[in-house]
Amino acid sequence: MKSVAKVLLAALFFLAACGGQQANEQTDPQKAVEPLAIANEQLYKLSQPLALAGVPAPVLVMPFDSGVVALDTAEWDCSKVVVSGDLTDGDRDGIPVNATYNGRCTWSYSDSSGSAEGHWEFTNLKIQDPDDADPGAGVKASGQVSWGVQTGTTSVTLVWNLDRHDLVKQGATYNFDYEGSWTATVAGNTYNFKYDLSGDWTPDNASDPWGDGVINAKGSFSGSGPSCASWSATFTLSALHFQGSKIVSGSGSYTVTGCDGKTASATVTWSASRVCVTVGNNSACVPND
Ligand SMILES: [Ca+2]
Ligand SMILES: [Ca+2]
Repeated sequence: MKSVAKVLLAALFFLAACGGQQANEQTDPQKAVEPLAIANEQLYKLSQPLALAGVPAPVLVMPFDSGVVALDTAEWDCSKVVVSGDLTDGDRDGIPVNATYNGRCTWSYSDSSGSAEGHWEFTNLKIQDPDDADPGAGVKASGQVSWGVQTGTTSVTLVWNLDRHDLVKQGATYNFDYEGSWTATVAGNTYNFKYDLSGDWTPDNASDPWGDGVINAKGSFSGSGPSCASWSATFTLSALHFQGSKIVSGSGSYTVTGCDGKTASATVTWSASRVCVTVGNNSACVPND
């Protein structure tokens, strides 16, 4: 789980954006990436308390910062990125009212060690501002992002369907709902991964919405691969109080079904001083450092 969070963190980057654009125009790919980066920043805000509870928060992996191959963006050919919809950004939070991105970027690279080529594609990737009068109202994202890398010896493709990536403020609480799936093909082997998690976050202090707070969440992950017909995991997080970068109260329950079909369940309870894990009739506690 930690490595997933690190990969996601590596994929995150921040760009400032302001102003509006005319609808339905070909756009500079860097401009298209700005609201996506801001959407990522907002979607990522809950990742720390989720990661502490063993749950990765799927965010959008961005072009130009994929970590797959470090390339200057000038090397990308993105002549066909089109943005359409209502690009108004009244609250100047970088999230347009309702923008849709379609486009394909390609790149190629070669040096003495060999050559590679790849692509990024946005298919109906939609970014929406749930309240364009409130810069703290959150973001809604959906659509498909795919990318691929091909070298002389192997190829990797990844298709990410974002059914729903919503983080929306309602009163003093932020509701979130992340649903989607990945299909990765690596050297001819196909891996599937599906996620569905939702919940709410209520900050302790409304003036510091991403500081300390209480999170409730539930969801599931499932997948399959060449050597695993299926695996799945479900979880419920109840009233986790995230304070000073750790969880100080609340509980979580987890059930995992492995590739062998065997199921295991555990519950975890947090207090300010310790974390206890219960499996069946057995409990073990460690200090909550
Ligand atoms: Ca906005
Ligand atoms: Ca807004």
